Amino acid sequence: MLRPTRAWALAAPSPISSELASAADRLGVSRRLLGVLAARGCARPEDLESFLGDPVAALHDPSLLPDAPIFRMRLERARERGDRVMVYGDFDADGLTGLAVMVLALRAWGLAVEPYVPSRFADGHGLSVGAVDRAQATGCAVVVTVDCGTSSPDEIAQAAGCGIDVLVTDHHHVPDRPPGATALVNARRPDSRYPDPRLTGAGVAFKLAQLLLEDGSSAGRARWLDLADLATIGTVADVAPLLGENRAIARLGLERLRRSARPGLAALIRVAALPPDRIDAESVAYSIAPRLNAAGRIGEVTLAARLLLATDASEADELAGQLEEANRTRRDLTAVALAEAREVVGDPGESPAVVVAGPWPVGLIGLVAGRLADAHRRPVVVFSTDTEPWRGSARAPSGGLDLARAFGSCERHFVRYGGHPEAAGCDLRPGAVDAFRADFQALAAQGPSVVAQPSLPIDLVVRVLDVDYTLFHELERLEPVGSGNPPACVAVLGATVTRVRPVSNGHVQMTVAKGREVLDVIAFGRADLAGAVRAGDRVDIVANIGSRQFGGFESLQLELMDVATAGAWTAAGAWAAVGSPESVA
Ligand SMILES: [Mn+2]
Repeated sequence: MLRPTRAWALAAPSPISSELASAADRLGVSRRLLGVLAARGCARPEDLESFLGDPVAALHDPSLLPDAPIFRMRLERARERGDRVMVYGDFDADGLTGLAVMVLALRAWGLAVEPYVPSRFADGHGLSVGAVDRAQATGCAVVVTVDCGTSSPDEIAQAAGCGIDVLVTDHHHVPDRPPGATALVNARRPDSRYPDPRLTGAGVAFKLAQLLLEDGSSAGRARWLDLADLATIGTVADVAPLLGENRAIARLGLERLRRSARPGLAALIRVAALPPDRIDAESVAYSIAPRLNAAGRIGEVTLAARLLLATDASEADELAGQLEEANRTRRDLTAVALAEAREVVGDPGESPAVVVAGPWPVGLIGLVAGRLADAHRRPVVVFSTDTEPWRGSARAPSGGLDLARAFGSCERHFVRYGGHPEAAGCDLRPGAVDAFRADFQALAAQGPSVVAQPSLPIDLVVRVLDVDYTLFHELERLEPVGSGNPPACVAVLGATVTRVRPVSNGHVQMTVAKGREVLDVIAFGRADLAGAVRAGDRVDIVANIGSRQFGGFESLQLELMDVATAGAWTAAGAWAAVGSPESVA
């Protein structure tokens, strides 16, 4: 008896109103796909329209962002007076692409702009004292922050003391005491009336580019829409849900990345060996964003910013080559740091959360925390003892402990901190690690921070005979898939295995009978199946449906997520969707 490794969870069918059904007909959406979309929250015709219709129409009015009018007014004054404007970004992919969006937009709007890319080592997170000094020294009357600033009240007050106005544009959690900035453009403000608070730093910058550059002309529209490629990278890199306005940005941006990437991104796409016409959110998440992040992690962050802003193809090629070198170094250093941290953690047993410290590069502790949190399915905080004060990075499984709140409750141990529910960072007060660990573990112990058997959400139940290109193309309309909008998970019930064989790297290949033909199945990292499944077995398979090219042919392939002996999964009336088990050949 082969048991599932995860708890299969079929989405409850959502009621389909007649309005929704006719919107689906208008958009050419099958009933099957409509069921999937409705279960994913497309409950009203306008949701469906925003998901599948013209992405430009799915963008919201940027003037609804909090303080957008003040932002615009202050920059209008800067343009009239000829004030220099410093744009202060962040060293991760969202902050870097957001910086590029803001710099390009403000320049296109006629401002004299000075980009400032903070260093993870010298500046840290948030607006830094060093940058305020630089702004003063270079005669900048205005500082625009991107992807940061909400948690920098002291530095903003310091700037104000020097007569510099700070316009914060950000998407991070707003603390109880917001900074006294000239403008605080952040859709997460408690008083925000903005329809979609899920924008990232680059997303907010993109909306402000729209605010400034949209003039009703098609040329004006192209000037801000063409920045969607950069905003898409920030959105995907920050693991924001690809829903609502983020989905619209990603659809606009991916199209531009495929068709006409700017010189820096075209060079990056070349060194990453990505086929340009097949770039999707996954290529951004696993190939483009890590290369930009690599620069920030090993102290070459200005390289990445110059690449994004490059206008010349040969300069872009040169910079992309250097960035590739940085990415290779980063990968080596990560492997070492991860191995050491694993050894320190050992077996965390019943401990509700893990807190470790070691001499690991500050740029890598977030990656290490993420890997450990995945492995132990509980919150993990990793401190680098490389810096004074110690820098910490935390990750937690979704649905468990809310790190932004937990860090808020641990505030007394920090010099500064900030973050999101699933990722947060801090600078620790000297000597506070034990007291912090005790408080943090106590907080983690209060909630369901150790996530039990993870669930496997299933979108659709079908028979093997239903797995065809019609279904593949229907589900393809979910693209771009990613965070918040995962690839469709399909349960294929009652499949008869015709062959099982182990292939390289611990993967297993199978075929199952489909009428007189067979259907390929690939099980990544499931070497165990080579012994557990035999030809002739009847199984239920949960999989993504892929299409692969091989030897000039294109064929469907089930990418296995989980498998169990047929009939073991009887929950949720699974068979009701396809008829009784007897009717399935
Ligand atoms: Mn961000």
